[in-house]
Amino acid sequence: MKKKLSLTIFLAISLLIITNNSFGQKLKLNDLGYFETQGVNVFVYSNQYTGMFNDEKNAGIEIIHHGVRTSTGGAVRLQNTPEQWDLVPNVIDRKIDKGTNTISLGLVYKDYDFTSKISVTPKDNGVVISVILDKPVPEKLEGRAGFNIEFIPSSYFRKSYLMDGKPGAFPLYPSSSTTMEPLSNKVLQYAGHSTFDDRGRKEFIVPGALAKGKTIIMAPEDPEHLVKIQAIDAELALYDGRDLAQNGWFIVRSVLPARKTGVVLQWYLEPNAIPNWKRVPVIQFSQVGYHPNQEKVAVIELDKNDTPLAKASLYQVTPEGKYVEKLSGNAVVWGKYTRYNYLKFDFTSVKEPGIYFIKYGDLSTNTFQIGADVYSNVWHPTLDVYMPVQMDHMMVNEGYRTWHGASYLDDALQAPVNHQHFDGYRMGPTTDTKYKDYERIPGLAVGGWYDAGDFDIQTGSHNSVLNNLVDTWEAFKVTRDETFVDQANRFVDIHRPDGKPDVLQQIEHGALNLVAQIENVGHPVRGIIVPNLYQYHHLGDALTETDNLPYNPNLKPYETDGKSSGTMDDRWVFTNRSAGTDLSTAAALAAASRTLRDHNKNLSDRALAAALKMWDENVNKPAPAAPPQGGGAFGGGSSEMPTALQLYITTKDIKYKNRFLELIWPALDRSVAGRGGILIALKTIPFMDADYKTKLKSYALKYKESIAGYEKENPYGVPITSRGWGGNNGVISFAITNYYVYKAYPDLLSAEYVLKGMNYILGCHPYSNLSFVSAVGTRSKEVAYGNNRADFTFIAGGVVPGLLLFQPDFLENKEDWPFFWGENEYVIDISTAYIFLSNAVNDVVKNLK
Ligand SMILES: [Ca+2]
Ligand SMILES: [Ca+2]
Ligand SMILES: [Ca+2]
Repeated sequence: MKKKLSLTIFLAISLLIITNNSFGQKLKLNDLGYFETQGVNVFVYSNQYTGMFNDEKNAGIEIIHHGVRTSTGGAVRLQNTPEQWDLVPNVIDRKIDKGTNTISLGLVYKDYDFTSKISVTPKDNGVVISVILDKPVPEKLEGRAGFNIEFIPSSYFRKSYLMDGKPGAFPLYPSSSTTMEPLSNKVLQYAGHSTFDDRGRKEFIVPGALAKGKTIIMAPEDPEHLVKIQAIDAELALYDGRDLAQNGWFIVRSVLPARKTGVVLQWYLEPNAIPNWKRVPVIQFSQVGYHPNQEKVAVIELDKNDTPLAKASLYQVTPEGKYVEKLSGNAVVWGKYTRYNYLKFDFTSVKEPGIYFIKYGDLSTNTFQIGADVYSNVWHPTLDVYMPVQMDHMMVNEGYRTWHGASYLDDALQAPVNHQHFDGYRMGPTTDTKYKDYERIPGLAVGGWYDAGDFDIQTGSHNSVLNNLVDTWEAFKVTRDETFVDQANRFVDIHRPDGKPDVLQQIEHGALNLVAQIENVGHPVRGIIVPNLYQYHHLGDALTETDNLPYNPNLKPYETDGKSSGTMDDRWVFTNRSAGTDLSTAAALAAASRTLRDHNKNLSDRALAAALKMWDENVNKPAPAAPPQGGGAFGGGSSEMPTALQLYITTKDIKYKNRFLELIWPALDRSVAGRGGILIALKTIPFMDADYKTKLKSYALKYKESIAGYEKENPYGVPITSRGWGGNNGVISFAITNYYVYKAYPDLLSAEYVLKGMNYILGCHPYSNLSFVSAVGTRSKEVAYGNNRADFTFIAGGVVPGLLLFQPDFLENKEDWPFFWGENEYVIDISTAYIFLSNAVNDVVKNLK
C-alpha cells in the first residue's frame, strides 16, 4: 500500500505532517493496559518472555507504530546487542496506575542478584521511561547493565537516522566494527551454554556502536516510522545486533551509571503519530481461489476508527485485459474481534470459472481464480519440495541447486546424564539405555527429517508425520511421483520421477530412523540434536553443522586423521524413555509397516517388530515410578488407544481391537476433543461394525455442538489459538476432523466446515491475506523461517504456524522478517497434515452442488 511519490513531494508532505503533528498526539493509558493514541501504541510488558527459548523478541517495552510492531525488548539488559540465549530479566510487581497514568514494574536477574525498577509515563507527545535502582548496579555488571530498546531492521532498511543532528543510514547488512574481549568479562548465557564458537581461544565479540550522542531521530524522512529518543543526562548509542546473530535488531542503548541509586536513567521516547491515521483495510480471501459451488466469503479487516463502506464488488478479468464488475454486494458488519472491526462480503452466487479480484472502496486485491480444479495442485509443493528438503542424512538436489549435502553421517553419541540442554531437551539421572555418557550409539545415521527450521530429529513430530502420510496414502491412494530417492547412495533429486510413489518413499524415510532408534537404543528417544549451542543456531547447509566425522577422544579439538575428528560436534541422542513416546512411535510404525509391505518388505517387517516390542514392554506393565524426563516429546501423545488400533489394522489380531473398544468409549465420555477424541474414533469406522458407527453418531453430534462457538468468536469460524506458537496446526486438525464427520455423517456437518479451515490457511485470516503455504496461491509466505531464513526467502510447500497473539489484542504474522519461529517456522507435522487436508478438500468439492 506504499504510495509512489517523488522524493521532493514525499519530503514536503512528511515535513508538513511532522509540523502539524505537535498538537495531535497524547498517549493515554487505555482500559487494556497500554498507552495509546491514534497510530501509536506503547506496550509495557504486556507480554513476557516464555523462558523456553529466552529472548523471542516479543516482550518488554514495545511499540506498535501505525499498525506494525516495530520495536521490542525495552528493558534493562546486560549486553550491547543481546542474543536469543542471553539472559532476560524476570518481571515482578507490574503495576498499572490509572491515577498517575503510569505503568511500573521490577526486573530481576537472579544470576546476578540484580533488581531494577522501570516506570513509564506519558509526557508531551511521547513517554518518559525511568530506570530506578534501590541498590547500585552489581560490580560485575558495571558498564554492562544498560537500558536497551530494539527496532526491527526490516522497518528501517533503506532509511536514515540523525544522532545529535549528524546523519547516518541504517545498514542493509551488518558491517559495524567489533572488538574482542576475554571470556572472563562475558555475562552468562542460557544454562551456561555459549552461542559463540571461540575455537578454544577464550574470547568473545563485542559489537561497536554505529553512532553515539544524546538524541536520536530514527527515520526522520518517514512519518510512519519516525521515532525520537532523548537521553536525559546520559549517552545513547545505536548498535546493530546482526553483527552477532542474523536475527538481531537495531538497538538503542544507554549504559546505567555505576555506584548510583534512585532514578539513574531517564529517556524521552516519542514515536511519531500521523494525525488521524487509519490502517488500510485488509481484504482477506483464499489466494488459491474457490470451487464454483462452494461458499465464497471474503472478510474485510478495518481499523476501529474507520467507517465501514456499505458495498464491496467482485470483478472479473476478461481475456482482453478488461475488468468487468460481476457482483456488487453488501459489506455486512460482523463486529469486533481483537482490535479490529470486521465486515463480510459474500460472492457465493458467482460461479463462472475465471480470474477475479475484489474491490472495496479504492482498494483492489490481487487476482484469484474460480474453477473446479483450483485445489487440485495445492499440496504438490509440500510433497515435491518441502518434504525432500527436510530429508536428513541425504544429499538433496533440485535442478541446478543443491539444497544440502548428506548430513550428520557422524550420528550419534549418548547424551550425558543430568544435563540441561536447549530447545527443550534435557537428561535426568539415567540414560535409560545400555550406553555410557558420550558413548557412540551405532546405526542412527539413516532416515529422518529436520524437524523444523532447525536440524534436530524430533521423534514425536516424526510419529505425526508418519500418521499423516499413512492416512493420506490409505484414504486417497496418492501415487504422485516427482521425487527420486536413492537410499543406498544417500541422494534425493526433486522434480525427478523414479517410478515409486513419493508418499511411500517419505514414509520409508521416517520409518528408517524410528526403527533404527528402537533397534539400536532399545526404545524410541526424545530426539537427536547437536551438543553445542554455537552449533544449534546454524544457518546454512546442514552438512556443515557437524564435521561429518565421528568424534575421536584421542585427537585434539579441530584435529582430524581423515576418518575421525577430535571435535566434539557429533549429535547427541536424548534417550529419555516415556510410555507415551514408546506407544505413539509403536502406533506410527505399525501403520507405516502396512504401507511399506510391497514397497520395502524388510523395513515393513522391522517396523512391525519394533511396534510389537514397544507394545509388549509398555502395556499392562506397572506405571514407572518417576515421571518421564525431558518434558516429554512434542506431538507424542500418551495413549495406548492409537497403538491398539494400528496394531489391529495391521495384524488383524482381535485382542488389539478389543483393547481399543475398551478404551474408546470412556475416552469419548471424558471428551470428544483432542488426540484421543472424536478424530481417532471416526477414523476407525471402516474397521468396526455398523453398531459402532451408530453409537458414535451421538458423540459426533457433541463434537458439532462443541465447534458452534467459533462462528461467534471470530469472523472466520475456525479455532484461532496462539500460545507462543501460531495455531495453524489446530485449524488444520479442525478441518480434518470436520472432514471425517462429514464423510461419516453428511447430515451433521457440510463440506463447508472442511473448506473454511482450508480457506483460512490459504489467506482468509487476520492481519494479512497471504497464503500460509509458501508458493501456493497468488500471494503466499515468501519470507519464512525455513533453514534458509537468513536469505529472507522460503521453501515451497512449507506451512507456517501463522498468527501470534501479542497480549492483549494484537495478532501478528510478519512477512518482512523471517526470524519469528512462532509465526513463520515451517514444521514437518503441520506440513504433512496439510497434505492430508488438501486431498480431503479435493474429495469434498467433487460432491458440491
Ligand atoms: Ca527442534
Ligand atoms: Ca518417487
Ligand atoms: Ca563429528
